[in-house]
Amino acid sequence: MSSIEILQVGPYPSWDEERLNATFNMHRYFEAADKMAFLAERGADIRGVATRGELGAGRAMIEALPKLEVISVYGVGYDAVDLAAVRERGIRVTNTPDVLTKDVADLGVAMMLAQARGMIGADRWVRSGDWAGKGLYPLKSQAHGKRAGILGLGRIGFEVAKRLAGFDMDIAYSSRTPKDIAGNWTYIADPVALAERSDFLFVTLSASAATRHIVDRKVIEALGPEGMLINISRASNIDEDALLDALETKALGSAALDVFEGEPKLNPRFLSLDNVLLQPHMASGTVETRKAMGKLVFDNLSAHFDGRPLLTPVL
Ligand code: 8YV
Repeated sequence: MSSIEILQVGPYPSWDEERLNATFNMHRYFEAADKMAFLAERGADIRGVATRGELGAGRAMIEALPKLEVISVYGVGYDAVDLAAVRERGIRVTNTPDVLTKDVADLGVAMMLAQARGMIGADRWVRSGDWAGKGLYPLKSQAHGKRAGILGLGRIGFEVAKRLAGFDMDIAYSSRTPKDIAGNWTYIADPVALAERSDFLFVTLSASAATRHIVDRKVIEALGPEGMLINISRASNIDEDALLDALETKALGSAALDVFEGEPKLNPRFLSLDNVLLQPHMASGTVETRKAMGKLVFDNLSAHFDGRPLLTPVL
């Protein structure tokens, strides 16, 4: 298949790049200084796009690729792919569900614990000599046994809830409809009501135009000065200005975030806050999971160009 031209939107680990390069003719879009000139020069022959969850493929890119047949996303979220543009042309889209679910849930719960128990500050307390100089680290609040809200009980939300059940938490969730689940998790449709009864609110919704800023000022204020917001989904699910205002005024107790508007460049207001834990969009970032994701990206492209059914189609 070395005659098949694929546009590579962002870098992958070396093992994935080697496999893709051995099979397809890859075009490294992310290395081009002038992106539109790169597309104008090479776009005519491109039949596939290999991209990442947060990079997707926008309308301008899709329109510059007249022979495009398939977009393979390294990530479960495909909100950054312009779905209207792909539907107009019947372009297929694949993602990497399931393989990353448990890692993302693990990181969300780890972020909650790290933030609740002040682990980052505690590490600094030891390294700076404050432990020896000032004495005991300030006391923090308990995590186990508290009330957790899961906004979006899909695959990832479900795994988060399962883990929190192990911490004896009182669990409630929002989703479009109540889920048929074992366990005594409470269904609360309204995000404000969910936030009101939560100490920890996890945002685990897949992002779309319909969920944009679903966590708005009202939800954030309902979570309140003792509450913590944990986001392991997409930044667009939260009104980031309202979040920053609430963190600055302490109308919201704290936040733990893996995703940001405009990442990797985030709003500098985040950097001066001491009540937010910042992670570099790494919830799926383990060697094992990223290998499985990279294999799915490759296998979906291969299946498409071999004329076999796609493994994990979105469209
Ligand atoms: C990223 C993600 O794709 O699964 C998703 O939707 O956002 C992530 O897994 C990952 O950071 C690789 O770019």
